[in-house]
Amino acid sequence: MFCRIVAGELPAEVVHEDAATLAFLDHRPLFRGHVLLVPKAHLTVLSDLPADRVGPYFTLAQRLQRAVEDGLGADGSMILINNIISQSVPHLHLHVIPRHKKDGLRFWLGPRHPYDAEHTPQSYADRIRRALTDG
Ligand code: DGP
Repeated sequence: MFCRIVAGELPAEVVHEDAATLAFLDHRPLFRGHVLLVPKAHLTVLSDLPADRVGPYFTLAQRLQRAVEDGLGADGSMILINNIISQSVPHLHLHVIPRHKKDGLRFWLGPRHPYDAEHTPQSYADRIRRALTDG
């Protein structure tokens, strides 16, 4: 679907375009001015982004963060990427969402799953460290 916006087949309120990326307003904004930043190439999740695109992509995300905050007079912002779970569009997109103090957003990260004797922090860290070494 975002490929169709990139191709110009579907309309969108574009705020930035360059050879590799497009940024446009989310059509169902959490708050007005909610921006989506997408690579033009069809990639699904963050880890699909080629290493040489990561820097430019996140540099642009930083610029958009400042532009959304400064341009809209927001107190802050939320940057979010869903990978597979909660990802309703299977084309990598980074959300830049303006936030205001007491804006009423109910954003609850929970329930939490504490470590215990059977599930130690060390065993989880070991698995991640091994995957980092293998990857
Ligand atoms: P996510 O839940 O992370 O997959 O967020 C996808 C967002 O994309 C969601 O907030 C709505 C937005 N969206 C979906 N389809 C379109 C579209 O065709 N145009 C625009 N502008 N936004 C879209």
